[in-house]
Amino acid sequence: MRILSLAGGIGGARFLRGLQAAAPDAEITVIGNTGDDITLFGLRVCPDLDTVMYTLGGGIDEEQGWGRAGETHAVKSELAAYGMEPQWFGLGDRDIATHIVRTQMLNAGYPLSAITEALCDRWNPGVRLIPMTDDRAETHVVVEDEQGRRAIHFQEWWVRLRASVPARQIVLTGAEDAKPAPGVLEAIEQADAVILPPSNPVVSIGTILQIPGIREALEAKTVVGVSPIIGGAPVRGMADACLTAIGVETSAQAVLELYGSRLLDGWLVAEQDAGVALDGVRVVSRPLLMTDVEATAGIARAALELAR
Ligand code: GDP
Ligand code: FO1
Ligand code: CA
Ligand code: CA
Repeated sequence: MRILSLAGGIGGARFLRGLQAAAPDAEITVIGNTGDDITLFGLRVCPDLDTVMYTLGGGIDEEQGWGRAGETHAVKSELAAYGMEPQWFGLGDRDIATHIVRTQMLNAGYPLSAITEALCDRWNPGVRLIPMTDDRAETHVVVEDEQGRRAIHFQEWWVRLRASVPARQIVLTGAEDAKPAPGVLEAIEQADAVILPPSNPVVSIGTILQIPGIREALEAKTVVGVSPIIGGAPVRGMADACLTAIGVETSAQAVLELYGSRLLDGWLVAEQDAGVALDGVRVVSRPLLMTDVEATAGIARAALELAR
């Protein structure tokens, strides 16, 4: 069986681990979000691709959910000693090696998709991980405070400001001109089922859906989504601030309507959200907390069942 999944960072990666346990014989292709990507100190950082790669490859800091296990921060403190900015984003020493390899290959002319494949040769995540696009398309957030109205990089809003300043707009710069990375549309076409993990509906899944051609290709398939919103709140992170920015309520119902029945065939919600409904979409409620791999595999099995 061929399963296609989209993924952001932590929510996507944890779900994929459960999906692998639920369907050990399946061929899983993952389209990763690259809207979070940022260049710092000359290094290209791809947080969501790395989170998926490290989580499935056994290198993740499990507690934090991103970055490497057993990480140290000597480079970060040395940079700070030189007064180098930004200091609000923490690059760990082990993680930096990944960014050096990636940046060196980018400078040599390789596309991000080929580089991601090369990095995965080390980590063996057990899925085919493809960035949504090889083109530059970054999420920027329009904020307004004492300093006036301006656009800042998503990471500055998310990490430095902790989404505490309301986002007036969330924009994927370069989206119109971006093309799906090689293999993305083919993988969608060849998939027997498409599963949307409980990733952020705005800055993870929503971003991937903005790359021209991807949403249209998905609409022709059987697509089942897992709600990241339980009982009116995100399980983790600040998805509510992202939803508010695009005028969508933070609820399993509103996210279902945001994705819509052209995209979704099935929607998994938590037990407390039973009653959520939309014409043309089969909705099933069950426990949706990814407390461990076994519980997550149960969620994945339910999603695959809905896709049949
Ligand atoms: P990020 O890129 O690291 O922010 O991660 P994703 O976009 O892949 O996933 C973030 C989303 O995962 C958040 O909106 C959370 O609500 C959701 N999430 C995290 N843990 C769980 C869980 O156990 N169950 C469900 N249903 N959603 C979760
Ligand atoms: N998140 C933080 O809250 N603070 C950090 O200093 C930070 C550094 C970082 C470095 C590499 C990486 O892959 C991820 C990192 N993250 C950090 C997580 C990341 O900024 C966000 O959680 C995601 O981009 C949102 O999905
Ligand atoms: Ca992300
Ligand atoms: Ca469909």
